Amino acid sequence: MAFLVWLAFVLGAALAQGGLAVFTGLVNVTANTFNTVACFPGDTGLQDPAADAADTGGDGDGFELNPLNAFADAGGNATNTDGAADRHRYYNYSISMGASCSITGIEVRLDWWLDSTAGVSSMSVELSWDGGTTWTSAKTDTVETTSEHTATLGGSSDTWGRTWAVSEFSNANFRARLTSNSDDDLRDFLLDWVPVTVYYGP
Ligand SMILES: [Ca+2]
Ligand SMILES: [Ca+2]
Ligand SMILES: [Ca+2]
Repeated sequence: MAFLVWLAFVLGAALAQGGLAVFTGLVNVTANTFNTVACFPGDTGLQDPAADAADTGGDGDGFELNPLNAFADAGGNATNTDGAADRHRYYNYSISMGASCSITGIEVRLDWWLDSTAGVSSMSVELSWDGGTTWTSAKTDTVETTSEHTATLGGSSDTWGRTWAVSEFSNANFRARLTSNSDDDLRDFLLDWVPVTVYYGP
């Protein structure tokens, strides 16, 4: 009988709300316990690097001029002069998400340009999940401009050819490595910003 009264009340409330059931409270429940932490779909937003290092390749000094300028949008740029084949790492992105999340995509943004479009030039990015020991295949932006343009490599459903663990985005593990490509040794590569966005879900 009590159940029927309750049912009539709920149905009446639902009708009164134009079909929306209204949650009014729990009866005979003393405790609610959630045993797992859900991962709601989302993304990290654009994360800035906070550390960098020149890598081997080319003349071995990467973005030798003002490399820290690539930590932020605007506010000056990093420069790799006569820079064909130079490589440079950016890291300490402080990427954070729930421990139970699955990685659905990784996006690297490059705000960059050239001193000249003479020759054939491009910029590539590889990612590391183990502090720079192992790298993904490279993705390359082949757009040549002499003023800043924004390239987006990867995306919300592109995991760069592998399955990632959340722990692989720690500052100790995750790295982005940029390579300046050109068949002209005189090309200068200018980089304003290299943020990373990680997309995740349950
Ligand atoms: Ca910019
Ligand atoms: Ca250089
Ligand atoms: Ca900048």
